[in-house]
Amino acid sequence: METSLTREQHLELFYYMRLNRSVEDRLVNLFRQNKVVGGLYSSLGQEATSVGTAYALGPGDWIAPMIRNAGALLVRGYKPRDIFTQYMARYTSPTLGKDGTSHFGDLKVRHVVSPISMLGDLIPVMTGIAMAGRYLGQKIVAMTWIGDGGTSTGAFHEGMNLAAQQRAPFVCVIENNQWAYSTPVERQVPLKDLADRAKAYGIASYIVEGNDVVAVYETAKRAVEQCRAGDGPVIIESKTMRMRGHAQHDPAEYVPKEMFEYWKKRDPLGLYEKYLTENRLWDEKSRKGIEARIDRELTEDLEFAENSPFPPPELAEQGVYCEGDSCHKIEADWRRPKEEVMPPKSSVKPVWEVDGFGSGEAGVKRREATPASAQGNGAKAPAAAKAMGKTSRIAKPANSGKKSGAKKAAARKGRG
Ligand SMILES: Cc1ncc(C[n+]2csc(CCOP(=O)(O)OP(=O)(O)O)c2C)c(N)n1
Ligand SMILES: [Mg+2]
Repeated sequence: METSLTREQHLELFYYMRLNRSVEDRLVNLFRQNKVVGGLYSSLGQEATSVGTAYALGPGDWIAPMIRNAGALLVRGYKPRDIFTQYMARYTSPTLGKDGTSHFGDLKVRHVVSPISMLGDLIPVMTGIAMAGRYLGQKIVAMTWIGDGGTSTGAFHEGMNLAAQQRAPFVCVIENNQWAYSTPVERQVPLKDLADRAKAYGIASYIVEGNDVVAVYETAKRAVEQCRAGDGPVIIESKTMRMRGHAQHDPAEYVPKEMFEYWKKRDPLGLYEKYLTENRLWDEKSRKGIEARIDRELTEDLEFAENSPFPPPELAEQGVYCEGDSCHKIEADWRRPKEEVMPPKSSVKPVWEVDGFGSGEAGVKRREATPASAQGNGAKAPAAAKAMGKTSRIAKPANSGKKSGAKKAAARKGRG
């Protein structure tokens, strides 16, 4: 695939993917030693999706990772020690030992919204962040990830509809890893491609080979650029595979062996190592240098985590109920004078133009969803989005050309 990545960036992508996998390998060891206090979810086989998508964002952008996005956290600047201490519930962790999995974030510096366990709920939250950024005059993009199973939740659809209607600069990455717990995709969604969910909202979508980190990065970069240009939200479906069970308790015996074998040949790290070698982007020395660096960092960070104390018992009652004046004082961090972005000065004209009064006939241009294809369909998105902006807010029903005689008569009488 054509790429704009420099040699340094190529190697950095390898560093993050390798780090992602090695951090999780060590977490599995810790789990077996009974040192992980909560559940442990693996992103084995999905590293290229987390790393490649997060790598396409700028420092001012926002992410909300899910349980299989440790790679995105690392790209965003979290260190392995943050992840180790978090899973081991130590006082030095981002949540001071209050959470035993991945529920942590950083709204100030890294722009990471903590995962929400209720699947789908991050879609409206990140849509809100994208909209807030626009109100504040920032050119930010918000991104989150959701599994194939998660795309069937109500929150996903409500959130995507809001994002589409508001043309929010929001990238939704669907990680189609073929399974939701023990349910295969074809038993829960009547679609071959989950990118087709985008058609329901008239927004752009891409399908990408999710184990090819360069393809994932380039696709995400394009989606981010479209968002930044004001063309509205984008869905990226990353076709990949969950190479472990849902969590450590699940041996995934329901997955056909041949399926694991098929995807093992497409291991994202193996594929990328081959790519780096074939394109002469590294040699044995640079490879060993990266691996030695990772080993060193992980050993140091693991030692730090193991030597960290558990939280003091009194912490359990802190931050639960309101204490003093500081509680519930959550306020927007206004970067422009508040009056400028609030009505009546805000840019939204409080006048609505409505054509056709719901009949779907008068002055209404049909609003086309951009079709997905194996190459990705986002290329047409800017033009499609522009066209959408010029048409009425009321979309013509998909079957409007095939009205029954009775319906036609009703429409003529103005009752359609
Ligand atoms: C609204 C909601 N329903 C059910 C669950 C329980 N649950 C947690 S993970 C999961 C499966 C998710 O599958 P998928 O979205 O494909 O993500 P994956 O685990 O494959 O990454 C379910 C059903 C939940 N967390 N939230
Ligand atoms: Mg899944």
